[in-house]
Amino acid sequence: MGDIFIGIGSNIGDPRQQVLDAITHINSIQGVHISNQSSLYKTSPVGFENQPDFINAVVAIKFAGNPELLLKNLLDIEILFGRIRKERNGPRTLDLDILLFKKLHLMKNNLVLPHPRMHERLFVLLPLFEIAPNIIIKPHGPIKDLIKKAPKDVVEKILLWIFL
Ligand code: PH2
Ligand code: MG
Ligand code: MG
Repeated sequence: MGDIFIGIGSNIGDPRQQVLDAITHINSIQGVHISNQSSLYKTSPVGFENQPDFINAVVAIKFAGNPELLLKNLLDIEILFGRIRKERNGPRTLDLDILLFKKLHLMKNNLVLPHPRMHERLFVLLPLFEIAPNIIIKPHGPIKDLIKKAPKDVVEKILLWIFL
């Protein structure tokens, strides 16, 4: 089982395709092995509401390096997908967030672990629960309890039809 979890989100361009392509890119980072991936979820925007719905997913990985190196690689992938940072919580072609890095707690200005808002966001908790139902997010608690407490934002699992 991977012990590092990455949240993926997109709501402009072709979000489904970008999320799928992002997973391929994550898997090709040197030293990364994807061990599990959630379904795709269609989710209502949280924070800044006047923007398109998101596609969200979570992947579990193994990685041989440190969190800063992983973050650098993820930011490079965001740039490759044309990410432009304007307003906070605003629309994006691709957002890749390190949610959990093993048991690490970290507070740096560019990286806080566990991700500081993950415990209250259903668009993160539901895909994470799908692949890690027993995980405990310290100091907040078991994921099952966090899902019960979280604001009831709209998050639906989507079926992915692939036409060959
Ligand atoms: N990301 C945000 C802010 N709001 N809402 C949804 N549904 N999905 C996201 O990935 C998301 C969001 C900031 O990163
Ligand atoms: Mg984010
Ligand atoms: Mg981000």
